[in-house]
Amino acid sequence: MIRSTSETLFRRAQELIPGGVNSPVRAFRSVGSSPPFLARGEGSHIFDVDGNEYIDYVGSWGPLLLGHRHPEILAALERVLSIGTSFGAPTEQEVEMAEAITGAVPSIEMVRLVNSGTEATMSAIRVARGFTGRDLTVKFEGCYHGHVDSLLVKAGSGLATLGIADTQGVPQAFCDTTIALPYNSVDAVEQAFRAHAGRIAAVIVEPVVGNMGCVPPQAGYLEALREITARDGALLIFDEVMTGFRVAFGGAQQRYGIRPDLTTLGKVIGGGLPVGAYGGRRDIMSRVAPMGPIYQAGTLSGNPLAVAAGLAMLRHLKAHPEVYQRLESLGDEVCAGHPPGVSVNRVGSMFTFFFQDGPVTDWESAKRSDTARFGRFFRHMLDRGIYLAPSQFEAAFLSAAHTEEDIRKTAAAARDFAG
Ligand code: HOZ
Repeated sequence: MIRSTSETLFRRAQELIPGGVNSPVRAFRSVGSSPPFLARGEGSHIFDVDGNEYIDYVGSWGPLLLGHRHPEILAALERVLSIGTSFGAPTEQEVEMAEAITGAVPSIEMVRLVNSGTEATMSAIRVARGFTGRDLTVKFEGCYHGHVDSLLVKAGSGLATLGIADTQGVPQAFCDTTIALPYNSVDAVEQAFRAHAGRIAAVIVEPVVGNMGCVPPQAGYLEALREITARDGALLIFDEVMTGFRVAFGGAQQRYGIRPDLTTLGKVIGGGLPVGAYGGRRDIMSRVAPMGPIYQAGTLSGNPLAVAAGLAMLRHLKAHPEVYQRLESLGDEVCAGHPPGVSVNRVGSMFTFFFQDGPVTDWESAKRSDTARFGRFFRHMLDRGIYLAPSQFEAAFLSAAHTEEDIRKTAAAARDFAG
């Protein structure tokens, strides 16, 4: 596959943009390649500037549940273009979005829109601290909650990919407020709460991890987090930036039947445009300014374009619940075609082929994967027109736009891999 235009662009980009990319995971460093520069997308396919076509399993890192350029989302965007793209003032659509979110996710009684998942988790932590009057937070090794200072401790996603254990630039005092524990270990959480009783503001968790690859919660784990936090008076925050509206219409909390105190949502509620949200119990959210003293703000929050695109997608999903059944069966099929010698994790339309014997249940086990072999697999797939996330420690995402033919081609390419 020839990617000479991409390579030229990447050289130009590296002169002016750190690593040539506007987010580190895009740089393809850990897979020994350089990124195709994308020209356009259509349904489940993307096209690079050299005219190469790929089946897309990144989906803008999760939110494109309906694929690229879904007609209902395009129509919603066109309507907004005719009236104005930013007001920094309330609009009717924001109320409709709040109704759509609270209707789908019952634990969210009140919600505030922001511009990204990072803003959502940063704000949720602040609200948890303000509400409880406590400073400490528990997070889990290999989970990633955006690039919030205190949550970058032992984080997954790009940090795991690049081997950056803890980023520079975060004051030690901020890291000292974070307790990082192994995912899926109830004992570790019990111990932390014994050691810091009455001092932990919140436990924040990806209920299904997507940022060390896809790692599901073991039976009883989320229930235990719910029970332990409630017992101590700490809040339970579900980071559903990846799982929201994806693993079920009501997110992982619907799929596993857990009611967190706060939830964070990200790009998925923007249908591909930049947006995020945090919300939860009314008594907690009532403490957010201007109702209460916990301050959080944003000029572009509730931006009309992002809200219109997101609403169109959420309305489509609500009207077509059969999408979720289809995503499950596509997930089954694509995972059945895994290459030899891998351990497969899948929850709904999120999945990862870990290059090891497995099982993969936490960061300790995820990092035993053979990342060099994953890199060879990644390049093999890319050369056959299959676009996966360029890291062993990211999930692959299916959309409703993927076809049986896409899955057949993907499985055939994966089975062909002999590296
Ligand atoms: N949360 C996504 C990665 N797991 C975001 C992608 C990025 O960091 O650019």
